[in-house]
Parts: sequence; C-alpha cells; structure tokens
Amino acid sequence: MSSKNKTLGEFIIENQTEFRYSTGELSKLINAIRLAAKVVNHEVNKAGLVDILGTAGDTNIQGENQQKLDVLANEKFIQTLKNREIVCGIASEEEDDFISINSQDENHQNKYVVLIDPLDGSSNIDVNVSVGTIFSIYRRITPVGTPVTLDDFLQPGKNQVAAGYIIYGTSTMLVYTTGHGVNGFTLNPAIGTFYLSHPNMQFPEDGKIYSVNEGNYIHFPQGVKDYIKYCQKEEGDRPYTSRYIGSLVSDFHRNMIKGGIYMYPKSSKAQKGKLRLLYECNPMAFLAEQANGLASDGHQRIMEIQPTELHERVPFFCGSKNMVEKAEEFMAKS
Ligand code: AHM
Ligand code: MG
Repeated sequence: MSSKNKTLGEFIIENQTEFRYSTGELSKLINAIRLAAKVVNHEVNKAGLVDILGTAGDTNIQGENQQKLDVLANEKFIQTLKNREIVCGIASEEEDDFISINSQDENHQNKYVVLIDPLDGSSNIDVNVSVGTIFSIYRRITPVGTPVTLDDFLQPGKNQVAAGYIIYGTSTMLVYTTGHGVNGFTLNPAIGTFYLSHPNMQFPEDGKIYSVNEGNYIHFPQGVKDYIKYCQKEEGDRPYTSRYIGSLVSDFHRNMIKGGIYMYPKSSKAQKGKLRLLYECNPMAFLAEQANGLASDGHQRIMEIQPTELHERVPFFCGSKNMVEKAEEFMAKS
C-alpha cells in the first residue's frame, strides 16, 4: 500500500512493535487522542459561526451553556481519555492540579500519564488564525495500581515516550512521534479519517525564517538582541525572513517544513519567558529532535531540564539545527 493511502489507524497498528514497551496500551492512547482531535476540530471549525450560534456564556438552543473553545477542548480531551480508561493521570494547561484517574476495572493497570495544552494560541481563534493542541506522554514512575503523584508528571522531557500536536489550520493535521521519527497525518473532513500525508518529517538543517515577538525586543537579553540583528544583517543568505503567527504549533509546523527558528526568550518583564515546559516546550522539543532539529532554553537542551512545578515556564529556542546553535552561540557570548 502506498504511504499516501495509509490511514493513521493502519499506521498505528503497523508500527506498534516499534514502541519501547509494546502492550498495545500506547496505541490505544494515541487512538483516543485521534478521536478527541476530531471532536475538537469540529468545534474549532464552528468558531466563525459564533455570532450566529452564540458566544461564550450564552445559552444555546438546546439550553446548554456555550463555552469558550479552550475550555471545551480541555473537557473533550479529558473526557475521551477518561472514558477509554487508558491513562492513570492527566495534567492540562487549563487545570491547576493534575487529575488522577482510577480505573473501574481493577485488572486494568494503566501506566501512562498525559500532559496537554488543549488549545494553544487560543487568542487567535476570534480572528480565524490556526490554533493547535499539544500533547506529551510518559510512563508513570510510581508503581501501577497506586494513585499517581506529582512526580509522575515532573519528569524530564527525555523520558517522553510519545508527543505530538494537532494543527487546526487550512487543513487539520495530527503530527506525532514515538521516538522513531515524526509523521504527519491530514484529516479528510468528508469522511473523518486521518491519512499519512507527511511521512518522516525533517527540519532542514538550515533555514531562513526567524519567529519571535519583536514587540518585546527592548526587554530581551543582549544575546537575543544580537542574534536578531544577525538575522537581519545583509550578508550571505541573510537577511532572514521574519514570520510570527503567535501560535506555537503553527510557527513550529511552518518552520519544520521550510526551515527556521522559533524563539520565546526570557525578558526583563518575564524572567522565565512565557511558554510552559511540560506541555508546550517538552513535546515540541521531542518532535524537533526526532525531526533533526534542536530545542534549547538558550544554554541547555530543553529535554534535560528537571521540572519542579507542573506549570513552570522556560525560555524556548527551537528549530533548524544550525539556527538554534547560532542563537546559543550569541547567548553564550553575552
Ligand atoms: P497560550 O498557551 O496562552 O495560548 O500562550 C502560548 C502562545 C504560543 O502559542 C505563542 O507562540 C505565544 O503564546 C505567543 O505569545 P505572545 O503573544 O506573547 O507573542
Ligand atoms: Mg498554551
């Protein structure tokens, strides 16, 4: 069968044996994420009809309360993962604490925890710009059969067994890795099936795009300012092109295909930057490294960082290998 006709369902089954610990549980988990992605995609696509269907806080025709899309996406992902009884814990950007899931089936001892950002870049929804869901999966470190603890979630990114994102863009794609490269699947909305459209995705080693919120320029550390000036300099293949959507998943996705660097540095206003280590940076870092790119906090590999808090923030530099290395060079100099 040509890779173009392969569905995500078929791909998951065919590649099950590649997983580090193959019992079929991780496959079921990815299948649950696939289902939740389709549900959220349906909701995101209705966002433009909000004036007709009602805004958040309104009551709709069925008497249901309309919800903000990020809250709704959070509920859909948590519900789907809970209903299928395939994880023992979930942490989400939308929840202050992690959720411990006790399976009804005593024989079923789930070993995975999932961390999600259910709808990242949600300030873009009102203006019809792409948003995304980010997920990260770990094996628990506490014994199965006992309630999960914070330690199960506070693992360095290098322990991830799978990670990915869904991009709700001009088409909807699910892109993920289980540590054997990165593959992208495009949803055919007519029949609700994801097809393998982007096998073995790779960052070009070099790129010509830099993505950063330059409005914060004066607050950036000197090394970042110097790197931005380097990107803008008329020399060799420079100046580079500046492209910033303000939606991490979309900026990452474009840079992975075309070659580029995404930066959210620390600033004098936000000492640890803005992005969250556990469910934004780590999963993107795992994908980047699996796609021949790099992810750094400016000085060290993102996936080496030992987290201390569920919602902790970290400066983030991610993308084409040579570009991230160059940015690190400038930061080391200053
Ligand atoms: P969010 O989790 O509140 O949506 O914030 C994360 C988003 C990223 O997707 C995006 O790259 C960044 O915040 C944009 O931030 P800014 O508007 O400060 O440039
Ligand atoms: Mg977010």
